[in-house]
Amino acid sequence: MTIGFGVIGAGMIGTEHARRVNNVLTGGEVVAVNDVNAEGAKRLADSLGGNVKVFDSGHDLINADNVDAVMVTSWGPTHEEFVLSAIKAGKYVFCEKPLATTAAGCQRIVDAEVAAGKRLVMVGFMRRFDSGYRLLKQAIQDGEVGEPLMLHCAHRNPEVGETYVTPMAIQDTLVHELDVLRWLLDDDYKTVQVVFPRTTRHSHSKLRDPQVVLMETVKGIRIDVEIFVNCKYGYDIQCSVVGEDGIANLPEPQSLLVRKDAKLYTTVLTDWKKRFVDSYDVELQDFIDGIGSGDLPGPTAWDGFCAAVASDACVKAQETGNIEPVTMPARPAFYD
Ligand code: NAI
Ligand code: ISE
Repeated sequence: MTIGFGVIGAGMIGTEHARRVNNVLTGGEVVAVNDVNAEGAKRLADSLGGNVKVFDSGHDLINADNVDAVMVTSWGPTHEEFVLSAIKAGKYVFCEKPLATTAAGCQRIVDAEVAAGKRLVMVGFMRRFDSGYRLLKQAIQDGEVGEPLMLHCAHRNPEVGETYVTPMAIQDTLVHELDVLRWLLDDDYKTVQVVFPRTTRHSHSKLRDPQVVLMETVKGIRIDVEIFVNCKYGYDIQCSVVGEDGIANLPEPQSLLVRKDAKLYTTVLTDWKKRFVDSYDVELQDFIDGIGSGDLPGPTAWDGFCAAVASDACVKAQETGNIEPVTMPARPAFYD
């Protein structure tokens, strides 16, 4: 059976994912598109060719008979509304990060899914599907570097626009680390703190950039994450796990090593789409296959909630300058 996808949000990642479903993956086909920008929706529908219907309302798209699964790729603050609507309609929903912009919003989604009695929601934390992070997780599980003690991480983007403001370094950017590091370590966060170095001249008045997020986990592991979204030189994701017996690093993306003109050099990617292209493919293929088998993979709505709880604490820490506790409720048995 081919899964009919309805895409809400025909922007950058919605377009990428829609093309991926139609041209790269198997078992799915985009049948409907919606965007508040009607022109954008039409552009995407036309580019997909065939019988893609453009809907004026995301909710009507969700309720369309030929939409089996909903893809939410609109702006973060709109996610909660569409995910809740999909759950109400009993439809599977792949929601790009963040699941909702606050923990309270994610809690409402968790409550709705538990009440529905069936896993319907998957969150687009694609790093869990990245081969490099998977190698790192396997190394930790195998005890390759002994018990992890510290993590040094960096999340660098070449530049961001004027609409990207200080809390977004957490809600939009760090949220990837908040998910992938708790998955990597099989641990939860206990406290968080945010410190601000001198701000780069490449930033603007509403964005403090870079930021350093310091976290402690329940097991006592210390993590530092540098968020630097106007680093200029490239899109660079780093993760170094310092263990009792050694250090394991996230592999660099494959890149040619050149010797030329008395120089030895390689290149750094600049585009997040290229850095994680394989992970997007794997996560969405797993989503499609999970619908087919009735066994949806993670990241679950609960994972989306946990990331949001930590994210809220980090935003508070940005404001107070204090070490803030992360208070995580017990996981519902539904997600065991
Ligand atoms: P974008 O701005 O390029 O596209 C978002 C689209 O959603 C726009 O076309 C906008 O008109 C539409 N939209 C906004 N509100 C809507 C509503 N109420 N109903 C229907 N359409 C609506 O943004 P982008 O970069 O594609 O990001 C979209 C989402 O994907 C965000 O949540 C972002 O955090 C996430 N994202 C995830 C990435 C990842 O690596 N997993 C990478 C980039 C984005
Ligand atoms: C963007 O929305 C993403 O999800 C990218 O993966 C991240 O690197 C970037 O900072 C976000 O703005």
